Amino acid sequence: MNIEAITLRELKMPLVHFFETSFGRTYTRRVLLVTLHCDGLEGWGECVAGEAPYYSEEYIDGAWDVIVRHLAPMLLGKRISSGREVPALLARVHEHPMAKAALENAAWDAEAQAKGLPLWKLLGGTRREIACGVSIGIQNSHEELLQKIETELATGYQRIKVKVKPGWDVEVLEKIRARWPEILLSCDANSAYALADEEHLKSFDRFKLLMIEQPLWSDDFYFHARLQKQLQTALCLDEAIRTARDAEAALELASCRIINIKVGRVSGFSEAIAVHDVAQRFGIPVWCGGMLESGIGRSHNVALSTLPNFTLPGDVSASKRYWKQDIIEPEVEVSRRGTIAITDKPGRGYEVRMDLIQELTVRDETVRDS
Ligand code: OSB
Ligand code: MG
Repeated sequence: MNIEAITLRELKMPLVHFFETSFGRTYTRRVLLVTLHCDGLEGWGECVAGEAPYYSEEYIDGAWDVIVRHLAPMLLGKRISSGREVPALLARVHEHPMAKAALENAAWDAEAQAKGLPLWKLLGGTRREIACGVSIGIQNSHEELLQKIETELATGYQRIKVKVKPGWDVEVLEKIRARWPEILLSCDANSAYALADEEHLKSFDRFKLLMIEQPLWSDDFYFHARLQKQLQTALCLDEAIRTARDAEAALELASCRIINIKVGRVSGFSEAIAVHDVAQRFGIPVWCGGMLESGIGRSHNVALSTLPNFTLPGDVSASKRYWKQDIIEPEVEVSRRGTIAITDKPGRGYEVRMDLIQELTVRDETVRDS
C-alpha cells in the first residue's frame, strides 16, 4: 500500500445525552477522523482525544496539529504492507498515543480491505459475538441515574458501570444495590480519589462490585498495588496502562486484577494486541473501553473485542445510545441479550456514510507527499 495522502476531518456531533465524568461534562463531541488514501483504497481511523486535556494530556486541537506537522509526514510517500509497520514509522514522536492510533488503525482498516479480510480476523479475533456493558455518567439526580440503569437493563446490557467521584459514590451505589442486588456492577473514578480515601474505598467492598476502575492517579501503579492489597474488590486500570510494558509492570506489582484496553490510549491496534497478550499470560481478563466514539472508532472497538482474552463485557455499546444518527451503515446494534454480532464482511464491516460525514464536517485538511 502506497500512502499517497491523508485527510483529516473534524465532525461536530451532539451527544443524545450529556456525558459526565469526575473531570467534567461533555455535550457535543468534536470527532477527529483520518483517512489514509492508498492505491485507491480509503482506510479510516478515529482520534479519540477529548475536547480538552482532562482524561489525558491529548486533546483534539493538539492531535490535529501533531498529525499534520509531524505524524502524517512520516507516513506520506511510504509503502507499507500492514498496519503493524506503522508504530515504527511514528516512533520518533514522543507520546501522542491517540493521534498515532488514528493513523495506525486507518492503516489496518485499509489492509483489511486490501486483503479482503474482516478486520477482526486480521487482528487475531475469534469471537462471533461480543458482550456489551454500558458506562453511565454522573447525572443531575440519583433518580435520573436509577431511571437510566433501568432502561439499560431492560435493553439487555450485561454490565452496568457508573461514574463515581467523592460526593457521588456510596449513596449512589447503596441505592443501586438496594434495587438490583445481583446485577454485574462496577464503578469508574477516573482518578478522583487519593491515598487518604483508602478507608472510604474499602467501604465499597460491601457493594460486591465487579471492579473499581482507576481510583487513583492516572500514572500510578505503586499506590494502586498498595490499595489493591487492602480491598476485596478487584481494581481495574484504565488511564495508567499505555503500553504492554506498563501492563507487565502493573501486573507484576499486582496493581490491578483487570485491565481496560482502549485502543487510542495505547497508541493503536498493535500495542492493544500486545497489552491483551501480556494480560492473558498473567491470567488477567481484559475488556474494551470507550471514548464516546463515532461509528468509525466504535467499529474498530467491536473488532478488537473479538480477541480471546476480552472475557468481560466492555463499554462498547449501541450507536444510538450516543448519536441521533451514526456515520456508519449499518449502525452498531445490540441484541436483546446484550451482544453485538460480528459480521464476515471484509474490512471494518460497517460502511462509512459520506453524506452524513460531509454534513457534519466543520473543517478538513488533506496532506500530501511533498
Ligand atoms: O474512563 O472510560 C472512561 C468516556 C470519556 C472519558 C473516559 C471514559 C469514558 C467512558 C465512556 O467511560 C465509555 C463509552 O464510550 O461508552
Ligand atoms: Mg475509565
